[in-house]
Amino acid sequence: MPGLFITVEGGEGVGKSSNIAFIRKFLEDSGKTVLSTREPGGTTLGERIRALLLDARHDAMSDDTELLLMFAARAQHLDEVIRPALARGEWVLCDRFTDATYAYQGSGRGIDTGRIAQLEQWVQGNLRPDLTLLLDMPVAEGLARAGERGAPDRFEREQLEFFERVRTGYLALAKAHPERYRVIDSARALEDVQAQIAAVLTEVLR
Ligand code: Z5A
Repeated sequence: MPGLFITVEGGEGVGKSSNIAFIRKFLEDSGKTVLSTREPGGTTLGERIRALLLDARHDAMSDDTELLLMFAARAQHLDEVIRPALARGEWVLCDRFTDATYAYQGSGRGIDTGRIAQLEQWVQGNLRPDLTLLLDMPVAEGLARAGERGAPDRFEREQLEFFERVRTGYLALAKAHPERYRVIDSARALEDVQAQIAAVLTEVLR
């Protein structure tokens, strides 16, 4: 039986990394074999593409280059990691996936959604996440959380308006795909966020 494909999405500092370990343990405690991965990245080649994408020195990178690098890393990730794991019956837990491309490159950068959809179809065929957890909170609060870390990468150097467009884009995706999206209020305390996530996972496991 094929596994389930779960993605975790959201803007800056909403707590994706903090909650991935919780989700993994919750599923493993329920008897699932879980493969946890991330985008951009997840393979040796993909992690090298990630380094190019995040490097703040590449401030001249064009929007199309950024978009194509995201899908180049994704193609490798799908072939090498995601599809084989799903075929083995494992549950794949991915920190960001193509919805991040719609939110960041589409809503954030202003790239036409139709062009992103063409690449999605080319690289993924019919594969889409079965469940997407959108960790949502006011942009300024997420940026304040993220700001407590080191030097900003190429995305973290963007202005507040960019991240507002990303958040609006994500909420529109959640509205357009209610069958797979669950929106989590991540402005709350970590235990409360995890209780919301646990409720969704319990529903999925049932
Ligand atoms: N990107 C893209 O443009 N297009 C694409 O297709 C894809 C990605 C796939 C790298 O992603 C960049 O790639 C990303 C979008 C772009 N750039 N941005 N922005 P990433 O996911 O690796 O990077 P990120 O978004 O910067 O993740 P992050 O900053 O690591 O955020 P997070 O994982 O959601 O947050 P966190 O590290 O778990 O938490 C942040 C801090 O808040 C930390 O100190 C926690 O201890 C704290 N925290 C977490 N939860 C709480 C609660 N509930 N209360 C209080 N404090 C909390």
